Amino acid sequence: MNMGTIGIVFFIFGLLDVSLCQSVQQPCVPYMLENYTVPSGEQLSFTCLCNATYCDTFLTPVAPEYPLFLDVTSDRQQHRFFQTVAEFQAAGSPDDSDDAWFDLTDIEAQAILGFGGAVTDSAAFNVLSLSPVTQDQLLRAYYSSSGLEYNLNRINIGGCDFSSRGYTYVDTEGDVALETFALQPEDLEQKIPVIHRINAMSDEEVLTFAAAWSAPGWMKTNGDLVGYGQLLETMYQPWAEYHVKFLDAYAAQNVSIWGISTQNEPTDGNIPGFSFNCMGWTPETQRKFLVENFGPALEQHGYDSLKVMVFDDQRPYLPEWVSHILEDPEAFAYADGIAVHWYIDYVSDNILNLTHHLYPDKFILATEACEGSNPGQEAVILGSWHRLETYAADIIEDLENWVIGWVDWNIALDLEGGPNWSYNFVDSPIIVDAAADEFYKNPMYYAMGHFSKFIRRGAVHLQLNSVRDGGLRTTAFRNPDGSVAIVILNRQDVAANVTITAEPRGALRVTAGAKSLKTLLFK
Ligand SMILES: *[C@@H]1O[C@H](CO)[C@@H](O)[C@H](O)[C@H]1NC(C)=O
Ligand SMILES: *[C@@H]1O[C@H](CO)[C@@H](O)[C@H](O)[C@H]1NC(C)=O
Ligand SMILES: *[C@@H]1O[C@H](CO)[C@@H](O)[C@H](O)[C@H]1NC(C)=O
Ligand SMILES: *[C@@H]1O[C@H](CO)[C@@H](O)[C@H](O)[C@H]1NC(C)=O
Ligand SMILES: *[C@@H]1O[C@H](CO)[C@@H](O)[C@H](O)[C@H]1NC(C)=O
Ligand SMILES: CC(=O)N[C@H]1CO[C@H](CO)[C@@H](O)[C@@H]1O
Repeated sequence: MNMGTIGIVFFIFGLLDVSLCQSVQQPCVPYMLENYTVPSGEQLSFTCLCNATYCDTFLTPVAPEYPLFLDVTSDRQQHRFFQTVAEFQAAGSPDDSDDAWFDLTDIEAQAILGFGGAVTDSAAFNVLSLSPVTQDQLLRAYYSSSGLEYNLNRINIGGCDFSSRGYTYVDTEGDVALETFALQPEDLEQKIPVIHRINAMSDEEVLTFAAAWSAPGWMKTNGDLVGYGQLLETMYQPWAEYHVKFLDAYAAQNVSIWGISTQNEPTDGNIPGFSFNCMGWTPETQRKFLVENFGPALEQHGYDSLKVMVFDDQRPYLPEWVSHILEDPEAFAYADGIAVHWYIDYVSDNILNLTHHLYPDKFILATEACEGSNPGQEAVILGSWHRLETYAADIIEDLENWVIGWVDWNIALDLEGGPNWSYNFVDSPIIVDAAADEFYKNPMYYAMGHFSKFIRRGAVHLQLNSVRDGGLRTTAFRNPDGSVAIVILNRQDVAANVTITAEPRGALRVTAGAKSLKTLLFK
């Protein structure tokens, strides 16, 4: 070791020391139930345990001065947000020791809106089932600068499947004038107080957007919240006014709504026997509602800057569904963006690229995703690394195809994956054990953080050219502060040596460990 090298080593350790002293970053306390296994036989990782007095934290990462870069890794074996600092090297050219090689370019694509989750009725209920101090730990874990720094929040208008009952804001049969419209305890005592706390603890504005699952049964062809049924034609205008009343009522509670979608999953209510709150539309009926009722109602009541999202459904129906809506110039003028869910994402990601190129002025936002929803799947799997991988792979795929943000479903569920009035239990990045006043951070939580902590609002996608992908998935963004973040997912059981050239700086050489997710950050 020559003196120059020693100097660099001291410098690196000095820098780490400083960052450790200044921060009070807390490591993960691994937690797993003894002998916990799942029917699939999956090799599990672990959760991180939080309670009233302890929770792991991750302070806002800062890109070090060139020639250094920050390398943050989570893996199945051992690590959560494990940070090291390394140095750029001369680029050279690919040889046998490079399993993967990428070249960072200046070719820009979409700008990021953000990342987040949903404060559903069930999520808010689960948060509030903890002691007040532990509630704060959970909300900080998502929204504060020592947590994931989420900046998007989705809420349900009236009941959804993640509610403890089926309800709407006008359950009085035939009240077309909406005189009995009223927010419910789920809003006033659960979601709204949680939203106020989220907004207060976030450094950046948290943008809240909303969607309705079903109109009151009496407004529908089947008289019910569930099953095959559509909005009666005579109810189009009352249903538009219902949304305005919702916006007014939330505004009166000091919650401003950034965006709204025309309906959650408009195809569900066209499925006979569908088990939870739904309402069926065709693209043509949605277009008519948007142009004749919804758009004008929002405009008349001063909500013209609200972001209106069409679709809010599964990828395979793109681009046809939105084409039938957006081909109408008036509908085109009312629509700001296209919301898309992840449940049938095994079809081609090219659909997103195609949709973007057809409607380059309409943003695409991923508004719902969760694991454990397929028939035969375990709802909750504690410590599932596989589910971190499905999250990270889907986020990368979306970000590589013009999507401006990715919003998870329930921010917190109980050990069963509920509560849920329609027994549609699923998984969540945070699982709450109210009896123990504890919560467990699943690997999915860290999947979200490898993007949300590093790729900030306004970050611009940069193209990474793949010379040799080595079985890895990658995405790269330049933040508003000029720093560059690159995320690397290795789903393989073997490590891979990765070189990424980022001229004129040189090359980043890192090892993407077996079953790992990594984010690199540099100036
Ligand atoms: C876990 O498995 C070990 C080894 O089979 C056994 O000794 C132990 O009792 C088990 N613990 C529980 C809580 O079942
Ligand atoms: C909370 O967790 C920490 C870390 O595991 C532990 O030391 C502490 O005893 C726990 N506190 C309670 C009240 O359970
Ligand atoms: C809303 O904010 C205003 C102004 O800060 C305050 O006077 C009012 O009490 C708040 N209302 C609610 C319901 O929080
Ligand atoms: C995305 O779509 C555009 C326009 O159709 C096409 O030129 C481009 O090759 C597509 N990109 C990918 C990655 O498929
Ligand atoms: C990574 O490269 C080093 C040499 O720099 C080599 O010793 C090692 O075997 C390589 N690892 C893999 C997984 O290819
Ligand atoms: C397991 C569970 O939480 N089930 C609940 C689902 O929601 C219904 C309706 O509130 C409850 O009755 C169940 O207890």
